[in-house]
Amino acid sequence: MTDTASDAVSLPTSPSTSPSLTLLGLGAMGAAFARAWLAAGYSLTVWNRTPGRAEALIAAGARPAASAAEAVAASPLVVTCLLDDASVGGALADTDLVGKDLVDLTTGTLSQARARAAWAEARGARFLSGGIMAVPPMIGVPEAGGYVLYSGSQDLFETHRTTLAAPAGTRFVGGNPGHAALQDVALLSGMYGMIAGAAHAFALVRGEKDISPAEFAPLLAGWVGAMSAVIPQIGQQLESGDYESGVTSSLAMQVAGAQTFLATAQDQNVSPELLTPVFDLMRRRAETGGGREGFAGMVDLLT
Ligand code: FVH
Repeated sequence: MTDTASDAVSLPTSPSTSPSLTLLGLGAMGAAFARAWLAAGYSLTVWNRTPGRAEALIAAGARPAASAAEAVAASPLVVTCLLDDASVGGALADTDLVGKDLVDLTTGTLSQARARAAWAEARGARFLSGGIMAVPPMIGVPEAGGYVLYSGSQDLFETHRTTLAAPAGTRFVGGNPGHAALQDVALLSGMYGMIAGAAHAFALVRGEKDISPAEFAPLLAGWVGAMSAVIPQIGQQLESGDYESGVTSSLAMQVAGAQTFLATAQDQNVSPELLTPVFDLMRRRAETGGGREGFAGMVDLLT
C-alpha cells in the first residue's frame, strides 16, 4: 500500500501535470470536488444529467458540456461521481473513451469496480476506482482529513496524482481495481457498527430524566474513541494467528458479563436487538476454545 494521504492534502497552487479535466456528476459530492478543482486553478469541464445543477459552478469558472460525450471529449482525464454504478454505465454509454484516463469516484461494490475496469479497458481507457472517505464539507479542506482510496491503474494514478490530490488526500491501495471499493465498504461497515453501539447506549439512558443525551454524548464519544485502540491489536493478531498474547479483557470474562448488559436493557425497556448478535458471536467463540482470546477470533467465525 502506498500512503500518500499525508503528502497530498495541501492544495496545489499551480497545477502542473494535468491542468484540465472533466467531471461527470454534480450532486453534493461531485459539486464539492468541482469547487475544489476550480479553487485550485484547474480548467474544469462539467456535465450533469440535470443541467440546472451546473449553474453555480459555471459562474465559478467551470465549462459546461451539452452532453456526456462532449464532456468526455474535452479532457484526457475524466472523473465520474454519480449515484451508482448503473448511472456510470448509462452516462458513459455513448462516449468515446479511447485514450482517456477514467477515474470513477462512485461508491460501489468490489465486483462492480472490477467489471467497470474491464469495461473501460475494453473501450481503450485506463481506469482507476476511487472510494471517498469524506463527506462533502470535508472536500477542499485539507485539515478536515478527508481522503480517497484509489485502486486500479497505478500509471494513471501517478500521472494525475497532483490533480487528484487537490480536493482531498489520496491513498493508492493497489492494482486490483476492486480493492478501493472493498476497503471503502469495510471502513463504512466499521462505522455502522459504532453507530449501532451508540444507538443502543443512547437508548439505555434516554428514559432517565436526569441524564441529558447531549451531556452523555461526549462521554460516549470519548469512550468509543479510547476503545478504538483495540483495533490495531486485532489486526496484528489476525496477521500473526496468535489471538491470546497481550489480551487483557478475555472473551470468557466478557461473556460472563453479558447478562448484565441484557438485564440492563430489559430494565430500561430497550430492545437488545443491536447487542445480542455481538454477544452471541462472543459466546460461540468462547465456548469453542476461544475464552482466553480477545475479539480476533470473532472474525474467524464470520469467514
Ligand atoms: N454525499 C456523501 O456524504 C457521500 C460520501 C461518500 C461517497 N458518497 C458517494 O458519492 C457518490 C455521489 O454522491 P452525491 O452525494 O454526489 O450524490 P447525489 O447528491 O445524490 O448526486 C447523485 C448524482 O448522480 C447523478 N445521477 C443519478 N442517476 C443518474 C443517471 N441514471 N444518469 C446520470 N446521472 C445520474 C445525479 O444527477 P441529477 O439527479 O442531478 O440529474 C447527481 O449528479 C455516490 O456514489 C455516493 O454513494 C457520497
